[in-house]
Amino acid sequence: MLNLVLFGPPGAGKGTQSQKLIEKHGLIHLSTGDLLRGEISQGTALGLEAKKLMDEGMLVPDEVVIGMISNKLDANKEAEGFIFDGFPRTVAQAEALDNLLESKAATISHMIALEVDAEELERRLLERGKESGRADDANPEVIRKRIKEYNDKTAPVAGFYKNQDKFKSINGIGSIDQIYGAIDAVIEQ
Ligand code: B4P
Repeated sequence: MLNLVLFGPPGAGKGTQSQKLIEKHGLIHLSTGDLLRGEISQGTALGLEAKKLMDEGMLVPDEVVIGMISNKLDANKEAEGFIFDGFPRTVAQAEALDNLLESKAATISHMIALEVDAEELERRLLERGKESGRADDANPEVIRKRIKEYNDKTAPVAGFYKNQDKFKSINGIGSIDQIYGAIDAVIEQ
């Protein structure tokens, strides 16, 4: 199985690159952001709770996202592999993912980290916010809060995978195809 974690701050290009990777490698794309937005659009209790936090730029509680990922792994038992996009975002989520995969005799192959500076992240997210209708992309203050949440709670997850010798850093600035080429080179190694 090929199991990739795509890692990086909000707006680094995780979702964008995931789309290209699933086309080539036939992996199942699991984006916790997309799953949460699905819950919001269906108006579920989980979605209502998540919306409040997401609109403020905060992370959703670990147990909520871990439960969603666990359900998706169970529903895709025959998959050749997964791209985890925007998950894990805390060390507790990373530990839970290792345990979930271990129970299926699987493991993470690589964590691929997209490196982009804060100024470029803010520019990209505000640009997307003009059309996406996403409340968390429209407001510079919320974007800065998301980047702070990333630095405080998510950045330490890189250390978790460095300790397992699975961490690969990629420059996330450049054309989408250039960045995809660099990611693909890591996978082909
Ligand atoms: P996500 O949906 O994961 O949102 P994101 O970080 O903004 O997405 P991404 O990084 O994939 O955006 P992309 O670069 O593709 O999370 C949203 C919220 O959900 C979080 O704030 C949190 O509240 C909650 N959440 C999700 N997962 C969670 C978890 N595990 N635990 C707790 N809470 C969780 O795109 C950005 C823009 O850049 C696009 O417009 C794109 O076109 C553009 N772009 C991409 N690559 C580019 C390039 N090379 N050059 C120029 N522009 C580029």
